Amino acid sequence: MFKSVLLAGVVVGALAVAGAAGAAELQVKMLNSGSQGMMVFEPATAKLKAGDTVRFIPTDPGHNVETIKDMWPAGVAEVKGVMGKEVVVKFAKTGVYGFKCMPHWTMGMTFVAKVGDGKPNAADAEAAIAKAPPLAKKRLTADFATLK
Ligand SMILES: [Cu+2]
Repeated sequence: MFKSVLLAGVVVGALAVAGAAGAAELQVKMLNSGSQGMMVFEPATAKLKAGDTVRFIPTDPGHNVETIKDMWPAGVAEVKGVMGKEVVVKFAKTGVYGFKCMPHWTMGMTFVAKVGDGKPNAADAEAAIAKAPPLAKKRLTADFATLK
């Protein structure tokens, strides 16, 4: 019994240290309808620091969040969320990260994060945007431009 109380104390201490380092969590909603139209992540973009996290929150069971192919820094594990489930992503590495909702990819349901200066894969991300379905390409192009 005493041992488990001691472990709980250690966990609380570790969280406090993470908070002191300035890491932040952004909450992103997955919506059927938002200020930018139908089937959107809101907000649709984020400028982050390495160590920050994003919590993707579905407001309807018909959404998921996953990596956009080729819009992802090399060596970082890809994300593939389950339909209707919350996903928390920690961004440890500088770069550009593209996300889509698979069922609504062709409707342009996308999210893009720039971590640090984004440079390691910014050119690759632009090439991936150019190959996206028309509505996704339109939103990603506009959203990515706001992060430059
Ligand atoms: Cu969706």
